[in-house]
Amino acid sequence: MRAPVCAALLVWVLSDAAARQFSEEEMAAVRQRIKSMFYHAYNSYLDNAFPYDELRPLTCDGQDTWGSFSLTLIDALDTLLVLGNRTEFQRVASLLQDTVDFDIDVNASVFETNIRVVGGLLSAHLLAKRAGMELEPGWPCSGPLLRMAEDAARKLLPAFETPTGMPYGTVNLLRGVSPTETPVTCTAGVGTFILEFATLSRLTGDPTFENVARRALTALWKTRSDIGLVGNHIDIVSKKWVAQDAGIGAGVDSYFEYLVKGAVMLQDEELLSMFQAYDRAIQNYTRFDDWYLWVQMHKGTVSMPIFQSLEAFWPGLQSLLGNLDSAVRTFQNYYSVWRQFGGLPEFYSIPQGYTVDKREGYPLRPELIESAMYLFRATGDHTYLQLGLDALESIEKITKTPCGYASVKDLRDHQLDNRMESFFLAETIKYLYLLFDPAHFLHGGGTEGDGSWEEGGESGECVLGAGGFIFNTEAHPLDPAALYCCGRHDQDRQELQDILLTLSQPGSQSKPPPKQTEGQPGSQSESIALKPGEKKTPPLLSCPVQPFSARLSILGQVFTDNT
Ligand code: DMJ
Repeated sequence: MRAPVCAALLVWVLSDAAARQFSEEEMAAVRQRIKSMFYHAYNSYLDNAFPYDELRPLTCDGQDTWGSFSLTLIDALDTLLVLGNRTEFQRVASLLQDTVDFDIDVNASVFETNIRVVGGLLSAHLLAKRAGMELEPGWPCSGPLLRMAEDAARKLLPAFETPTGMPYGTVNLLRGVSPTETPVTCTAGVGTFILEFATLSRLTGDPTFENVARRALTALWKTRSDIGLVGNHIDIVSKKWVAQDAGIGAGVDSYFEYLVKGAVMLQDEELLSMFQAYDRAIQNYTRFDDWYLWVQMHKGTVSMPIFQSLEAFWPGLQSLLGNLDSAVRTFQNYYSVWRQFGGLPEFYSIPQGYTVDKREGYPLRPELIESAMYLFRATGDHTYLQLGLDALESIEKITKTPCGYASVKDLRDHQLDNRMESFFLAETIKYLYLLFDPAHFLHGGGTEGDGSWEEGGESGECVLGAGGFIFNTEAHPLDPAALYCCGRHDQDRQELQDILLTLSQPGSQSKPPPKQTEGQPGSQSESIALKPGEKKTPPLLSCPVQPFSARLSILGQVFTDNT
């Protein structure tokens, strides 16, 4: 009885203590501080590290880490626009087109290249109009940044050519998968493609990307244990689970995130029901006092009673689904760890209430701030702004160097590491800024004429940005409306072509059946080629017209808009 009472008291003390109200002026001042933080790191990267992937903030130079494609610049590009810097966005978008080449003999992580490079280029492409870029006709269904994203993603496709459809973890961008490549991939490395790959397919009209992502998801789903859990690493050829720890953190995290966000973005009920089935097992076997532990995937017995900093995305995901009570309680647990150390250690032992040996670092990760952004959006509770301010202050105090911001090697003595991962500019700063800017267009919810939506498509037929944005796991915003519009456009063009073709064939009187492209949204949409007497079936899930946040967190369910 004692533990729950203490936990309840702690939650009360934390939320009460932190509930001071921030005025609009204070929030604007914090936004300025966040901008300064961004430019300190960004300018230092440009001055000292570009064209390398990352800045080394202690030695003030650069290094290639995840590839050799100026990763920090690609990852930071859309943050420039989030902070309102259109001219620098334009300059960098052109610079990247001129300098980045994916035809390189480099072994790259399929997962990281997808979320950071493909995701970063896709979101930059979708934001190009707001950034004042010159657009080619047909945008958002074509454009140079989209072609770059497609080029990068094509380099990843050989990894998916496996007997199961689950991808290898690493691919050589020039030569494909090495014959000696290990078949062991982490779960997130199999199931974190649907957002970027479906976006690519639906914008370009080439279904290959979405198809491989879906095939991998289906194969992974079939490997879950009898109690409904997945482990941490799987042999993608034999389908055997090599690491059998089940949890929501490292190695698994974004798989669950993509089931939920994929369901929202693609209005796909199957993805949602997969997540819901996992969630039942997760709640049943891994959740204790609103912490999530690691358990053996077949037996459900606890294997590691630890909290990992990567798990801190979970309250944000829960709030997207409308599970606010649970999200708030779990967030408070995680926030108490942040307050204990001034950052989240990679691993935290729940029974001991302390860091875990060799996992005491904080590499400037975004996850707790990301959850704070979603929870503030859903509740308006200023506790989340307080977390944001705490985070800003501890990052400034502990990690700032003359040359940028450095990962913390050990939160107990604030030793630093010579690394600033690209997600610091892509995610940590972006989510922090968005937390303090609730009226930002990326939160959705705008009304006509306030600049939060815009027209696109060849004759302005697409209404973009009106339904809220979905952030990929690297915080790159994707616009579901663009997918719908380009998919629609593609299907219309195909149907028109079929009709014209039939009409041009002598003797042909009957209309051809509407062509349905596998994996394209057109397969759910109404067709212009109805048979006589056939009734128009409204699309089950229509183009979003209101912010997902409001719809999801208030109504607590995804599929409300099928009238
Ligand atoms: C990022 O690259 C992504 O958020 C990924 O999903 C997890 N790891 C880092 C940030 O911590």
